[in-house]
Amino acid sequence: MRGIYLVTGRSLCSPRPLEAIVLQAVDGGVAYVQLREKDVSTRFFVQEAKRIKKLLSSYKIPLIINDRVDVALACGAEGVHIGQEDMPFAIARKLMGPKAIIGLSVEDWGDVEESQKIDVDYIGVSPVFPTPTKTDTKGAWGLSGLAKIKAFSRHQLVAIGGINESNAREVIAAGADCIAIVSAICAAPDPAAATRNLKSIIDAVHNEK
Ligand code: TZP
Ligand code: MG
Repeated sequence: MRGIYLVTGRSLCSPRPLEAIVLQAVDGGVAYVQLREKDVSTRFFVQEAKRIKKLLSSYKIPLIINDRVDVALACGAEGVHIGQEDMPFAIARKLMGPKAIIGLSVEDWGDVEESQKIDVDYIGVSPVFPTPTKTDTKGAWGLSGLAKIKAFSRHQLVAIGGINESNAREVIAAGADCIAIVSAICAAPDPAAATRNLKSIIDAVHNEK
């Protein structure tokens, strides 16, 4: 995994349609899109997922569905992102198949250790910094926590939480392979420019390495 990973936040896109923000992120060079919905019906989630899947397919950008393996299967998404309370990884893998991208959030050190026993495609280091976008989290890892996970883990790291243009460079330097963003893209006045700027920051750090 490498690049900018957009995680959608419907309320932060509003009043602009979520689909428009996704398209702008595509224009800015996003590498992955995760559709994250917490407050919609299953019917609506599936409808939206199918629409976003169609849109992203033409750009060959993988769609990852948050939490819901059933929705991922229903729309033909490339992957699913599961949390510690979601579908167990082994069942998710069985349902999604060997080629699916499966990501798992790690919120404490026990989660990091457990994740080494399973073949997830990445772990989501959650949250790196405190963020108003998601408040039901355990403590933030900070850059030192992220670096400690990098030194220990065999998995690729997707960093999430409070990441923006002011700190993206340090997050990559601390060991993230990829950065996941909600508000710094969804709430940006110009989501395409925001994505482009974030991408150029992280590309520059990777190229220095
Ligand atoms: N998981 C951990 S933090 C977070 C999620 C979904 C929200 C990140 O949002 P933002 O706006 O990029 O800080
Ligand atoms: Mg979840």
